Amino acid sequence: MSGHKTFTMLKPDAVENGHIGAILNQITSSGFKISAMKLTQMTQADAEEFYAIHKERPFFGELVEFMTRGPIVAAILEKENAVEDFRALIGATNPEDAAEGTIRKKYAASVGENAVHGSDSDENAEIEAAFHFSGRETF
Ligand code: ABT
Ligand code: MG
Repeated sequence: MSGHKTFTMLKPDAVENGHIGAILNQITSSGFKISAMKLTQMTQADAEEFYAIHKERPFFGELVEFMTRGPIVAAILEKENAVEDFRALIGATNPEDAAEGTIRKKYAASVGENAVHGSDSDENAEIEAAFHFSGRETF
């Protein structure tokens, strides 16, 4: 069974490149409702915790550096089958492999700077949403 919630970040590259509006438009016009949203910046400790699953990987240092270099847009999205449908909307991790029309195909430059995050399970959607938002910021 799939849940109704996923968590996203428009990453520092997407914000730097002026793509916030276009990406949010694609998300909402694809049927996702925004139930929480803010512009924020991750600290090094935040990024190390958020991506702790990757801490032994060779790209971990660059990933943390990238994710902390500027503001991000964090949001909670709601839709039936949200996790799977949102991963389909954003496309493959490496934009070279992403399908035409997906957000990463259109806005991401590389696997290391891939414009947008989407939770990979219902359980992680809950954990990631709670990492970024308090109850009173969530609608
Ligand atoms: P996220 O939505 O950011 O979690 O990406 P996704 O789930 O599609 O891919 P995973 B495997 O979780 O990648 C996490 C971040 O690590 C970056 N990465 C990944 C690399 O830089 N090199 C690699 O070889 C791999 C596999 C991509 C993701 N972050 N960014 N940006
Ligand atoms: Mg991931």
